[in-house]
Amino acid sequence: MTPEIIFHQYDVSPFSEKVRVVLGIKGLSWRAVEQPVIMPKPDLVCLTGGYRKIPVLQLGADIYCDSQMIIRELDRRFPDSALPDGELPGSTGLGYPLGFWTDREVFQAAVAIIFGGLGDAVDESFKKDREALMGRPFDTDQMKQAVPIMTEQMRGHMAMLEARLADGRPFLGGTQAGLADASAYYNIWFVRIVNPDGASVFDGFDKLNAWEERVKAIGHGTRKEMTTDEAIAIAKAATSITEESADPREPNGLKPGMAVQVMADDYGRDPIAGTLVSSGADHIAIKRTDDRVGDVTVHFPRAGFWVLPA
Ligand SMILES: N[C@@H](CCC(=O)N[C@@H](CS)C(=O)NCC(=O)O)C(=O)O
Repeated sequence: MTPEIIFHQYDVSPFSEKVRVVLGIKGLSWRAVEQPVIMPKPDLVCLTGGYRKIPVLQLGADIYCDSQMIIRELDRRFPDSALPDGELPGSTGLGYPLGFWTDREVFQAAVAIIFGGLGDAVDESFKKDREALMGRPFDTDQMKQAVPIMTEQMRGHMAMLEARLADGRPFLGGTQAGLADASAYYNIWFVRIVNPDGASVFDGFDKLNAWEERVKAIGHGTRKEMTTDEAIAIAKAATSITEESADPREPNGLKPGMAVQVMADDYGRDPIAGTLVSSGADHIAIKRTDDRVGDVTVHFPRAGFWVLPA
């Protein structure tokens, strides 16, 4: 039996919005566990082993970090509503690689437009937290200066999407919404809700604006709240379903049973230590134990994450 979809998130989180749209496309029911926007996050890191970013998916005692990993797992566990990317005629098949463009390039432009635009209105404690996360100053004055250039960048990226929609297709991959749509949508959503003034950069892209309304109309599936205590109790009572599996093509001789550390290659690079359970070109799973949550398996994508000896 598939366990409940427990989604650790916060409402204003853009990467959570990407997954919420995927949950909507797939028509799934899920539980929302609200986590803090800044550290400390004791009820999250006890599950993840130190990974602090949002979102995180929990299925029993299996914990999935990063939206890339989360979406892959949702598609694996709920194949009846598999995302159409790569399967439908005319689909790009490039939903995951497109995510690297939206999550890094377009996201950085969105961040500059939002926080440069908000300037002094950005909370000091938020700035301090994001400085620790990024490992560099969160300088809203500098971002303010970057707004004109980043607005040009954003416009350039949006023009690429407008071109893709020029033939009248309702969604980026064709007739059905998929991962490409969720990925392309969330930065636009983020700018609109946090700094509506900055959203004028989207003006004039008629196809894009109409597509945005269609994606918005998909919704988020069926959401019901859950407390962090409930989520932790579920992890403690459950047993991970992840089995040991060695990848014969592992480039650096990684094998189940080895002590490793996993870290993101961009920001929020705190290493997460555990014992390797399963690995492959698209994932790495490690097991670890915590007093509050018991034995859990924590999963990360491979692209965008580094695996180091412990
Ligand atoms: N590559 C990650 C990026 C996640 C990310 O940067 N999330 C933001 C919120 S949307 C975050 O965690 N910010 C710091 C925090 O919330 O503590 C993913 O795809 O999930």
